[in-house]
Amino acid sequence: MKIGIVCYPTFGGSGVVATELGKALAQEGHQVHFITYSQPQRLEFLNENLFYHEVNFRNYPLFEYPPYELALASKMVSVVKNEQLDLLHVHYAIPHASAAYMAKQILKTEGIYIPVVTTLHGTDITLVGKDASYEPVVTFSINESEGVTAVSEDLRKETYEYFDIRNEIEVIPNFIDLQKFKKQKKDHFRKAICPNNEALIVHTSNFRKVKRIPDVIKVFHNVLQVIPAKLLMIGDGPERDEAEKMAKDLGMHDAVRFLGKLEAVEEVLSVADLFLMPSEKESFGLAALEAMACEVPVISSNAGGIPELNLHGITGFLSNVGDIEDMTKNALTILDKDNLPNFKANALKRAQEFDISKILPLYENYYQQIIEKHKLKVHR
Ligand code: GMT
Repeated sequence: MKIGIVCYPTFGGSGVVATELGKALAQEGHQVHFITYSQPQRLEFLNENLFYHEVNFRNYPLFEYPPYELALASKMVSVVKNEQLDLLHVHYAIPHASAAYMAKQILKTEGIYIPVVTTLHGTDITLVGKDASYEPVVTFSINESEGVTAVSEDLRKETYEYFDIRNEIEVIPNFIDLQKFKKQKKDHFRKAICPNNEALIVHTSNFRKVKRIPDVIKVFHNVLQVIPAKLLMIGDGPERDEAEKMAKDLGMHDAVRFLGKLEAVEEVLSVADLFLMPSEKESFGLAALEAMACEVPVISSNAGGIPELNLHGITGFLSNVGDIEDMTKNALTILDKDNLPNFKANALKRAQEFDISKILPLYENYYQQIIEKHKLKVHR
């Protein structure tokens, strides 16, 4: 198949899923064309089936807000035509699904019919999409997509609840490449961070409000009152400064390190004992899956789709959003040396269920199904 992939090329989860999916499809022999405004972060490898088309949008003094969506739609039109794509797969509804709709209509006037698959990732539905300023466009473009997927049952349910959706939504969960995300021997790094063999706790995110960064700091602070521990904070975003200040004010300057954005997150996860994800909302929790693949159990909230990944009492624990005491108690249970090996083994076992080799065929079959259905509709 020849597939066009549209996504946010930044560090966010939807961009990571889209990029890893494109790479895996290319390795399976499909031709994959990325259409984005800059090179996706993880698109670093060479494959004869991978192509990258940059969306250029010129600013003009008249535009206070450059019309990116129009430039994206125009680019989609030219790539579909020039490369004779079979399908467009857009990740994150806003503005990708509506730009794809526009591209589809333009192509139709030239006798080209292209099916569009939209993947809903989370905040495009649970936060941004619900906003009255976007809702009608989100509803319309989901209904006009030939295929719609969501990354968890919970996100599927929430989409039906909040939007007037007439389309079927297929659930295809996030996935992980276990060749890349696996426990590596990084003893020297562990020794440098935890010279006295303290417990090592990790959090990774884009430090947005929805991640409840202060809860990470509070849980860690409580744990630190009971056992020696270190916290590594990976990623960057609007909540980082406040979190650094909070750690300092709580007298934990030496115990908490902010590492910023990292390429090789798996190397840090390889030496971690526990992962914290206290999010307010989380459609799936890809960062937790990455941790689990590196044998790291998870303390999380029970928000959104997280319970579909993190199994309570098995791969970690779930608590109500904001329940710091419960999260602390559970963290200490996992970090108990008699319990930790079991939780670690269970985390890996669970992550193996989401290996890319299991999820990729779901996408391939879905594409095939959508292409066939679309052909029948066009020829009717
Ligand atoms: O908030 C993020 O983590 C980024 C965001 C995105 O769209 O880039 O992630 C969402 O998509 C990921 C991949 O499908 C999911 O694993 C995350 O749970 C989801 N984030 C939220 O729902 C907050």
